[in-house]
Order: sequence, then structure tokens, then C-alpha cells
Amino acid sequence: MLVIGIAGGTGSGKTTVVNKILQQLNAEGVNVLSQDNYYHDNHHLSLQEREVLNYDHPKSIDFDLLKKHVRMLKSGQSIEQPLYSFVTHSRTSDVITVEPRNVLIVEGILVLTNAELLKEFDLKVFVHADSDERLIRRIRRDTQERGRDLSEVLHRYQTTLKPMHMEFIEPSKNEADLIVPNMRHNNVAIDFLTTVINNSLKKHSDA
Ligand code: UZR
Ligand code: MG
Repeated sequence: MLVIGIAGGTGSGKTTVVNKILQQLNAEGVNVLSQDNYYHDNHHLSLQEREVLNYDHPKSIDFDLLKKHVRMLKSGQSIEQPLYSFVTHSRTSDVITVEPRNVLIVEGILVLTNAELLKEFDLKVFVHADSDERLIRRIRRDTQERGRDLSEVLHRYQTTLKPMHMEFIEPSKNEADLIVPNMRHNNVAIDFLTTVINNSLKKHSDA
């Protein structure tokens, strides 16, 4: 199995990059684990308490469970992936059964910040977009898809997103094997990535 970590700041376009890779590869051979589903389960807190938590700090992620799941899939076992709700800011009671496949993509803002998880990756990718571009995308997404208003998004950006980005996410770029510039459509970088993935798959199957 080939394991790929894809990180990058909020709004950098990680999901878009992953979807383009899926379009170019045989999607049936690829699993995607999103860090978004591995937030700690905070249902013991009230909704008001959960709304003000810092979701951009590495401590907000259940990396133990994420690591365990990556290792299980690598060793050929299926996993019960948790499902997180951004509306209630908590784990739902649903799980998704994931069977091992040839390629595993692990994507999320903080996936290159955890030293032990880094060891599981064969290929580490950082998706880069300038911070103004990322803020614009974040405003669009949160107001259009997540029911938040502009002042709430801007407040969160200044108080948590930006400081956490500077402290944890941006430095994790140093761990990357490949930095994908994602200011507009970048099909060359995607072709590059899928070529690298296909080559490694070939090497794996020849070995
Ligand atoms: P991407 N996030 C939420 O907005 N609500 C939650 O319950 C959990 C996470 C946000 C999180 C982070 N920060 O910036 C973003 N906040 O999801 C990461 N606030 O997702 O990489 O797709 O931008
Ligand atoms: Mg995303």
C-alpha cells in the first residue's frame, strides 16, 4: 500500500487536489481519510462550549486513532472510520467501514505536524495558496456552506486560524517532499502527482 499525506492551510484547496487525483487514478483503488473526521469526540461539552474550541491546534485531533487506523489499513485490516459533524462540532454516532486499498490518502491541515504519523507516509505533499486567497475561500465556504456570518469567520481567522497556521501548519511545509502551488487550476502539478503515484504503485507491485 502507498500512503500519501496531503496538508496545507485552510482553503488551500486540499480537497480539490485530492478530488483531481481521484479523477485521474482508478478511484476504486484509493481510500481517503480526512483529518476532519478525526477531531476528538467532545460530546460531553455543550454546543456553546464546543463552538469556542480551537479546531486548528494539533491537540484537537485524535492522532492516536488516526495513526491506529492508518496502521490497520496498511496491515490489511478494515477500519470503522468515525464521522464528524461540523454543524454540531462533534462525532456523530455513525461510522464508515473502510476496507484496505492500494493507495491511502490522508488529508488535513495538520497531517504533517505529527512526528509518528509522518513515519507512515511514503509521499508527503503540501498544498500552497497565499493567505489572502485562503481567507477568501474560507469566507465563501463558511458563509455559503456552514451557516456562519462574515464577522464570525473573520474573528476566528484572526484569533485562531492565523496564529495556528503560523505556529504549526506553515512550518510543517518543511516536511513535504512536494509543494503544490494551488492559486488557480494547476493541472501540471496534478499530472506530476499522479505520475509519481502510478510509478510508486508499479514499483510496489513489481517488488
Ligand atoms: P479545511 N472546523 C470547524 O470549522 N468546525 C469544527 O467543528 C471543526 C473544524 C474547521 C477548523 C479548520 N477550524 O480551520 C478547518 N475552525 O475546519 C479545517 N474554526 O478544514 O482544511 O477543509 O479548511
Ligand atoms: Mg477540506
